Amino acid sequence: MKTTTKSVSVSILCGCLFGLTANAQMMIENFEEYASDTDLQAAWYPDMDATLTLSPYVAYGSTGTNSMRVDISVPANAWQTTVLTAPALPAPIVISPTQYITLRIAGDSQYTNSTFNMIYVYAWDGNGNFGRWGSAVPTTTTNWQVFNFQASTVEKPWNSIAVPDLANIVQFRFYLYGQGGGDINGYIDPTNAFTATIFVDELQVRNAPLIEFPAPSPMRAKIDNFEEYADATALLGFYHYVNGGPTTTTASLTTPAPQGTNALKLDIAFGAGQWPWGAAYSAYVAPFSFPTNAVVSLWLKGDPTLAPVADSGTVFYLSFYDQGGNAMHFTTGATVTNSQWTKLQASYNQFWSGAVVDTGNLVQWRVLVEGWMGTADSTALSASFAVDDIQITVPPVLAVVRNGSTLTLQMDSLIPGTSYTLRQTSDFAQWTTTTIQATSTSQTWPIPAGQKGFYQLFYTP
Ligand SMILES: [Ca+2]
Ligand SMILES: [Ca+2]
Repeated sequence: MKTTTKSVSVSILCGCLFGLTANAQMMIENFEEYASDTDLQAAWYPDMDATLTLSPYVAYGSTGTNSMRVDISVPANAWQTTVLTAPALPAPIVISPTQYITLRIAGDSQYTNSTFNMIYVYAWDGNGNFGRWGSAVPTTTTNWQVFNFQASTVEKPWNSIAVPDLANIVQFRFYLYGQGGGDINGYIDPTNAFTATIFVDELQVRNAPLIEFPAPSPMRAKIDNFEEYADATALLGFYHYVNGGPTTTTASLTTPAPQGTNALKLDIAFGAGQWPWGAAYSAYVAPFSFPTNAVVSLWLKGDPTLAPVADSGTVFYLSFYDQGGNAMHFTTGATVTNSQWTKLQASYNQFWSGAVVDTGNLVQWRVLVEGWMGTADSTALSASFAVDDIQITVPPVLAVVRNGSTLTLQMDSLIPGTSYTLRQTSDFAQWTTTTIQATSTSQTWPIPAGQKGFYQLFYTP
């Protein structure tokens, strides 16, 4: 932070350097004002075991070109903590309890070695009191994430006399906890030592949390058709179980199947009592998007064994998860007790969620069957279900557009890599067929001079 420029930005945001008003949104540090690593290192310093440099790695939604890279070494010492000290603010700032302390961070899977993984934003007031907000360094992805801490949730560390006066904040620091207290002798297994590289950017005060997602990933047309697993062992190399209550789930392959040779079979021994459920979760896959005009389809075979106890809690779930673990669900009860294969279709809008889901970057799915709501006296019951050919489809969109004296067929919502069939007729008796290989989501096709009639574009998933 070069104080000259920063002073100007604070004064513009706040009107003056003294008597700052609450509720001003402000950028505390975005690392844009440092010309070199040397400039950065003159302003920010680590107390130990870390090197700070400028990085061009920035979040998709950020406005700048620099972040701060932190190369940190975390030995297996009790309460190993590195403190990164920011320059003092050019003037005290006022933070309303309803505002948010927001930080961009890109984590590192190496933090899974940590015995106490936390990054805290510490804030000091003009009287020397300090407090903090914190969260674990992300470990499931090195993509940028956003932390939003409501200012009122500031906590008082053991060594601060009082929580800081949010109306008089003068300086920030980052505390990077890498190890906890260890065993009774303060011993931490040496294998917990690690080195990591994380990035931070855009420490700011906001009136509302910053919620944004990375650019959407390509669509994943085939979620799973269960043809690629040689046997149940291979299947369980990719799927794992999660059960609600005393329920036990067993997954295997079954044949015949409505698509190909194999389907997923779930044998679920529902436990006694209320709300028993069993589920199979996929492994994490490359991020994929669920476009808003897409439809998910799958085949489901239920089990009439559940019919006598079926109630509003007898439900099948198909869920998708984003990188933050936020889920969107399609739920249906109707076919859970039907022994026939049934094709289910659900549009984007038929999925529901209790969270804000990054539908452009989903990384996991889950099939789940809940047996019943029941009562405390409900007895255990086993049933078998089968699922096949989970896929996401998008209907292509066709339009005729004029380019000067010629006509062009504009094709949108295509799935790159998919082969489409374009059919044309003028009398619905005779059709001419052209194959269109989609290489992007939008393509054009020149309509031959003089050709009139109707066009149809489709693909077979
Ligand atoms: Ca920046
Ligand atoms: Ca199949």
